[in-house]
Amino acid sequence: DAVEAGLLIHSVNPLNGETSVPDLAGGAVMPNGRFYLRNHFDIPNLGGDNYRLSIGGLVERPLKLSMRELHNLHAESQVVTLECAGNGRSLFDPAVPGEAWGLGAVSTAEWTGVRLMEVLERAGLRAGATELTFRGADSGVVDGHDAPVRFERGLSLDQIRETDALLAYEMNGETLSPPHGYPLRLIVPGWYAVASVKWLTEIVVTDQPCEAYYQAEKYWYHWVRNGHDERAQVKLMNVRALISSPEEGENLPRGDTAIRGVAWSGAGNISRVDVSLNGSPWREARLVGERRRSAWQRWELITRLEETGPLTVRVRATDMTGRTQPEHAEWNRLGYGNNSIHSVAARVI
Ligand SMILES: Nc1nc2c(c(=O)[nH]1)N[C@H]1C(S)=C(S)[C@@H](COP(=O)(O)O)O[C@H]1N2
Ligand SMILES: [Mo]
Repeated sequence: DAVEAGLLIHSVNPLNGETSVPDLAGGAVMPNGRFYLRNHFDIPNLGGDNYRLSIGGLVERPLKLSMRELHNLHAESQVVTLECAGNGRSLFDPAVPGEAWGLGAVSTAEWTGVRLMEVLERAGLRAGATELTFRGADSGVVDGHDAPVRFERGLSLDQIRETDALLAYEMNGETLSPPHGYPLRLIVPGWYAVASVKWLTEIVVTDQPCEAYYQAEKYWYHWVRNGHDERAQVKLMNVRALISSPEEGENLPRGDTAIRGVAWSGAGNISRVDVSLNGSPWREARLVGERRRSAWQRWELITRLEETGPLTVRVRATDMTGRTQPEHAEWNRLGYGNNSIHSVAARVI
């Protein structure tokens, strides 16, 4: 199904595939079949009927919620962009280990579900509660561990309040599909998508930061600066723009043409997008469509191509906090957060 929908498949077990870059700017949201897929393990088979979300730990009333009970709570919808922290990894030089993503491990959907805070309020937080662990139903064997590990991630309560996280059961108006987390997943707006735990079965409220494998051992930037290692956790998505049109190698007729793409940032809305053609000074593109806090922004620049020959298109986004893109993102050992300026080579004929 994923191949038919036009996903570029990296592996079948686990199922990993990315959206093609020209497909990125189709609309405000990505059709579900073309939404990139990133799985660390086999897709768990959770029946909707006997599924329960358990909420325990430092709470007044431990809960076990069925999907029916979750559906009976107030529903919210949010358009949110998810980007894999490894998106663009294959472009790091020297090469780094890990899934060799091109630029299409990013997509946007309208997610519908229940606000995480609402469910936590129902459970009632006990004094001292500061951290949450989110457990997925999937597990498997990883390097350096004898026993299989679960897919688990943590967030502090402060981080949850800042992000307005959602427990989502629908994607673009359809029931979540098994590869995207059926029947329930976490959506953490603004964060790299590793935080958005799929097949969520358990939330544990604690006073201890999560030390799970995918929290403590992966998803850290390891920079080498002046011969020293520096580390920081992978959290909010870096500001980034991608060009969907023209596509790499495309022939464009002379005359008016539209340069198009998408831009997003985990830190705030996109404030401007600039385009440069064959090294010309940056020209501001028009931002198209609604501005949403945690969803990508489409952009467009109509320009006149007078001369035939090679055409290099570059694009650079800036967000409301003033963050912008570097020429080359800083290399790091596991290849996360690559937001180097995107450049496309086309030709005017
Ligand atoms: N339970 C679980 N949740 C998960 C993952 C996973 O392997 N297992 N992968 C994470 C990563 S790294 C990404 S990029 C996103 C991908 O979400 P998608 O497949 O719906 O695009 O899910 C995140 N949530
Ligand atoms: Mo990811």
